Amino acid sequence: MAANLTRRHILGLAALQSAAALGLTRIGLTPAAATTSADQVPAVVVGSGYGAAVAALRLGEAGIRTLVVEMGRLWDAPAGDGRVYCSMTSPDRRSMWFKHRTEAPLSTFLWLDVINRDISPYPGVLDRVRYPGMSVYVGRGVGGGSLVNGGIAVTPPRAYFEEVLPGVDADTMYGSYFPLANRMLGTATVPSAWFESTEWYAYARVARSQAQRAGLKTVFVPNVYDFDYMQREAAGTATKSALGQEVIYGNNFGKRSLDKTYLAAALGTGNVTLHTLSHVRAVTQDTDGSYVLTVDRIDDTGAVTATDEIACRSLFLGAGSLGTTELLLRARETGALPRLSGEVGRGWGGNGNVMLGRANHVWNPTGSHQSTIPVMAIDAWSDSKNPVFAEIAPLPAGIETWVSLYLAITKNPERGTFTYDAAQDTAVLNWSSGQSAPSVAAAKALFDRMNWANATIYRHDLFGDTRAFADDFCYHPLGGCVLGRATDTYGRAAGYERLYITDGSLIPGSIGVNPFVTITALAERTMARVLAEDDVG
Ligand code: FAE
Repeated sequence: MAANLTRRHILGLAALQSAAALGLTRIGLTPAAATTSADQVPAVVVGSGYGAAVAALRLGEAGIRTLVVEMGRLWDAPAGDGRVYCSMTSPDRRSMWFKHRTEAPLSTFLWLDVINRDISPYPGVLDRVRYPGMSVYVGRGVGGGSLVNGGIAVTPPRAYFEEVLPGVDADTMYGSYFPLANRMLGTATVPSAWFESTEWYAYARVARSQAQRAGLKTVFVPNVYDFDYMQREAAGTATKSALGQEVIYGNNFGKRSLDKTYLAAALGTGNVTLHTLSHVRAVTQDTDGSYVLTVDRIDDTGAVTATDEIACRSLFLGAGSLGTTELLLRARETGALPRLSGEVGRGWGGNGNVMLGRANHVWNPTGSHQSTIPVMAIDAWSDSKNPVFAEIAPLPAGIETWVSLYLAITKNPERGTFTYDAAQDTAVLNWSSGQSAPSVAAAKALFDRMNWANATIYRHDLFGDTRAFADDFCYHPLGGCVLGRATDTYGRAAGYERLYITDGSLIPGSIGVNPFVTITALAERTMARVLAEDDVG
């Protein structure tokens, strides 16, 4: 863990651990605080991912009593096998959000269905939300996406940030909020001497030399994983997590997920309470201007055990691109919040995500031991024709596969739109498979070059059919309530007072790198402004 744990972090971590041990779904610094009636609070934060965690901490620090409402579980207590999370290679019910079978991104090997497993439905940590032309992976639980993601913490190139969000003062972002976000998240870079020598990153070194042969630049990418811990894993003195095939279904050790950083500190203020397994279904406004949330409490089977009405003066939405957009779209379309902007539901993109694998020669093994935590990327973003930033991803199968795997981030100008399906009471993402074509074309241009320079070929057996480029799912949902369109330039929802958006729905579909540092930094900027100017308490 980060060496700079504050007293607040320690208090908050203790509260989370004891709540988990007792199986509580109402969590606060003291049991009394957590169980106090929550039907009227000054501020509510919906969700507990990056944007939500920043909002919770800064509200708590400002002395504002705040309730965080999260639909997923608290992931802090070991199950019967002594582990909080299951691994990627032996997934069980903890892996996925109410599914009968796991739905891993890489679904076959040699076209064999050897990766996914039958599981019993449970509020597991990773969800795959399926829309007609696109599936979106998201984290569920206290910490949102931070529980399941690869921890890659990249600050976007300034020129692209300015292109994407011209209404945001880049000097302040790069001078203050990006450094603050990185510090708070505990971002670090893998020690290069260890990287060069360890078997656990042989796969990244192989991919690097092949990129170099094609004249492409590689860069180290920072991460929130604790690299001291990882080195101890390698030395055999610490329990393996990144080196034990854990990541998309959670890391038992080593990862500085939000429950260890922002959320622990938020709880440690004593002003923040957290309700888990609580799904916000609807938002409306009372005649006195307060917001009223309809919240379904669910149990481990997904059954609704109670429905609460919670009123608050100020509402902060951090339910992610899908969650926040759905709540606001539903509120606008059902007439609950009719003055919301027509821009709600627009400007969505998957950050141009495309996944692909290359087959290496037999004399170029990628290693049966692979760290699940990516630390290197091919940076071809300055290529004016086909900008690509491709994370060199692991394939931690435990056996030699000779596969180099990549998650390419491309500059796709296409945008999707959400519409409200009244019959199902859900938001549906309208994204056609043709809209992914620019992403595939850009990734293909770069990796054709790699293959040509190394006399290698694509793998066609990894994504359930014969495609080389998986363009039908993404890890980086962005947009739906775009900054400066559905909101003002600080995330205040247009049409309403004291209604704020703090998550990835603010970013218009693309940011050129893995997005959570940008989401965190923008949320810090929003909270600084709102707490200075608005009467939120
Ligand atoms: P997010 O973290 O998604 O949190 C939203 C929270 O709200 C979740 O906990 C939901 O359960 C909860 N929620 C939603 N709806 C409701 C509701 N109605 N009521 C109550 N709670 C609700 O939002 N990004 C990187 O920068 N680096 C990486 O290495 C990386 N790897 C990834 C790997 C995977 C497998 C995945 C899935 C994502 C990855 N990402 C990565 C993306 C990153 O995790 C994502 O951009 C952020 O988590 C988004 O942050 P938000 O605050 O928008």
